[in-house]
Amino acid sequence: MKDKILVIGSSGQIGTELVETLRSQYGVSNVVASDLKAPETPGDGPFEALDVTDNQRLLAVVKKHGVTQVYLLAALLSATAEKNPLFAWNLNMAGLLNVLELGREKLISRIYWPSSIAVFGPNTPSDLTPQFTIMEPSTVYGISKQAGERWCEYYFQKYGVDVRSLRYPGLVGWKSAPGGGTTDYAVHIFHEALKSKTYECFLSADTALPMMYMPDALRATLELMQADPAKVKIRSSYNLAGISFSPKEIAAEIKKHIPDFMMTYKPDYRQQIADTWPHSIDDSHSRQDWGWNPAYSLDKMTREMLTNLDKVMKNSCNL
Ligand code: NAD
Ligand code: AKB
Repeated sequence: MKDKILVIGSSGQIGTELVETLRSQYGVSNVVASDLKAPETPGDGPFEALDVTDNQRLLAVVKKHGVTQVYLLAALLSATAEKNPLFAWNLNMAGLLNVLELGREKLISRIYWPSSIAVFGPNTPSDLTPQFTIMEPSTVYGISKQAGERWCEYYFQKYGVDVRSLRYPGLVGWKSAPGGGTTDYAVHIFHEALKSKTYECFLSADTALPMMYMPDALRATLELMQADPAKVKIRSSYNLAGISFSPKEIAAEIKKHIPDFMMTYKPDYRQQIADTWPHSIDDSHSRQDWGWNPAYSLDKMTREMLTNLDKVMKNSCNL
């Protein structure tokens, strides 16, 4: 049977790029985008307005398109979730359970759901954080991701649901805007460096966090989803690593290309969140089980971000 894919939360930072990548591999009409809000640039493929917490509407969309796989991206991220904890908990949990139920009822055959480095907390070893370790997240976002991981493993073990997951680090890309996370500074910094050559960072200079360039994250997602089921040994969520850097280090990298770039620091409530997260991640299980290998260094990502964003900004000025 041909795969028919539903991406939920398709208008967000990851969804915008994931839909494009999936459509290039599976065909435009085989990838249904869905979100509360329509995409900023409507593509050619199908789009459904969908609230993932509405299980009847979700079921109707799945049946209408004969969906076989779901990528569930709809969630509230760390910084936004702290402002409305109960709303975040409800969205992050109800959305996942609605999709896992579709798997249990054998209406779909494979699910992708991202977890995050936010599952770790202040008592976790912060350098090269192992796959299996103390977690104890202290944000509502992290608590929802840890509970989500437990639910994924439970549905796999109890009902045989083929659910796969990655603990993404902070993602950096130039095609779409980030949606309310603690790592968002690492995207904003590029826009401001090109626009005004200055950036006021909401994290302190030495706050090192695990990060990843979007093309690596998309490739990891598809490689995990396309892996032989026998190779996917972890059904909670896999540690995934790309690069780790602090605001000071990324600013220094940008300065190599824009020598008069100036960074200032004004840490806010997001500093407290970042302080509980790891500095770097040990992803050896991903490497061993399904062959993960990142391609982007800080240097390579910085060059690509500046080149591509510069083109986008010049094009929008010429319109
Ligand atoms: P985002 O905030 O940019 O996008 C989320 C999308 O979900 C938005 O377009 C929003 O409109 C949509 N949405 C919200 N509520 C919805 C609902 N009830 N029904 C349907 N759609 C709804 O988030 P993102 O950065 O693209 O993240 C996607 C997933 O990846 C999330 O689970 C997030 O926790 C995870 N993740 C992201 C990062 C990152 O750095 N971007 C890192 C780790 C994990
Ligand atoms: C956030 O900062 O909330 C996300 C994440 C690491 O989960 N980017």
